[in-house]
Amino acid sequence: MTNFEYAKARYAQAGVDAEAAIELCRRIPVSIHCWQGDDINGFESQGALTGGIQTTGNYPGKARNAAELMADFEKVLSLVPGTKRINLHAIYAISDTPVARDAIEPKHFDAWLEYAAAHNVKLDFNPTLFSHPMQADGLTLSHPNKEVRDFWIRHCRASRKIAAYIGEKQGSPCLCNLWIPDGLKTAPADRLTPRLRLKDSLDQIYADKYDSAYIVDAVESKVFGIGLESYTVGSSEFYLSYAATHGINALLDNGHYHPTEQVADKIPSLLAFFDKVALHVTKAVRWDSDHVVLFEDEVKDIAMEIIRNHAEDRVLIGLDYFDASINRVGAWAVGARNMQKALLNAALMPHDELKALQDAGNFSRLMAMQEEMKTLPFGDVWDEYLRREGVKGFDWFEEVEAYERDVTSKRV
Ligand code: RNT
Ligand code: ZN
Repeated sequence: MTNFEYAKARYAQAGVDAEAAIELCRRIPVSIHCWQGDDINGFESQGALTGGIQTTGNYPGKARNAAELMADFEKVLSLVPGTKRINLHAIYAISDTPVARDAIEPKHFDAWLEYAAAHNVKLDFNPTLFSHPMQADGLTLSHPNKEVRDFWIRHCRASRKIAAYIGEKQGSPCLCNLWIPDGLKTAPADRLTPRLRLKDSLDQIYADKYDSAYIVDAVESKVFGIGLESYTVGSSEFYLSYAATHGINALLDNGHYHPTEQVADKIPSLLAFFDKVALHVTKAVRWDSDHVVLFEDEVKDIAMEIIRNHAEDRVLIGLDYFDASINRVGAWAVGARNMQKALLNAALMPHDELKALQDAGNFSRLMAMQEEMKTLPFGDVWDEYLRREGVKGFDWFEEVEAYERDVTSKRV
């Protein structure tokens, strides 16, 4: 009997079909962010990252251009099981001549479409409203100056056009997620007017109508940004209200809430009202620090809410972390593998039985079963999932070390 056969029998005892769990995980798309590869630098310039987000660390070997980023991403894709997507930012436009943010066009992403097709993945997209002189004072779509707002409105409209183009070309809707840094460092004198300006900007951005088969729109809230600690224009209440009243979706980044708030619990709340819920899965250490996703309770709980509500087609899973202090390819793959682990862990639960215990008020047995599930041989099912996907198991990091030796360490 192999380890997997033994594990399968143990799970069957608990009423779980391990084969079905593997099959389910295999088809759930996880959108892997391109920006872990180059500390969100993008291809525009080598300017500083601004807008309340920060990468820390200076590990050698980061991707310096599109060819290097694509090569590194290819390595990552080979180390992660399941259905993958690639999440792009507008600053990853590919052009021979510099192109302004408000002048980007679909053609600047054709090379990414080709890359995606060659690697059998789909693309998602984000306008980039940070790391740019037009938001130097911390404001973009809510800026008091109409010229500034108009610049960013043009950028967002161009971005949605690109996302819809990508969605049409790839035959799968492209998630277009809007996050803005807008906020203030010190106590504001007016919390309403900037929000009304943001609302008006969004109305102009979403006035362009596209087929929902091509684009899914989402807005991402935040609690605070570094250097913008006292006020965030795009708060949770603001964007949830906007999304609910304008037929678009909310994106939940689990680094963007107060430390005791649970994004896992927000997912079913939104599923009661929205067709889709988008996620940025990250690990926040004390603040929105965007550490690499680990296989731990917060992420397990997020995956649990997706799987037990049969919401795998409605929750758009994306990753969002950027650690520059360790090998970037390794960091990328650790986080993406952990998201997969969390999904598999959630798929290996007897959800119907557990729900029935809850409804029957049998909380003693429910607690006992939930605890027993924690020590079943999950690792053996995980290894089997990797084996079937042709992805290396326990010693996979050797691949990263070899790639570092042969490729990234040569970048000076
Ligand atoms: C910032 C947001 C946002 C970015 C990326 C690069 O706080 O989380 O999603 O991290 O878009
Ligand atoms: Zn995010």
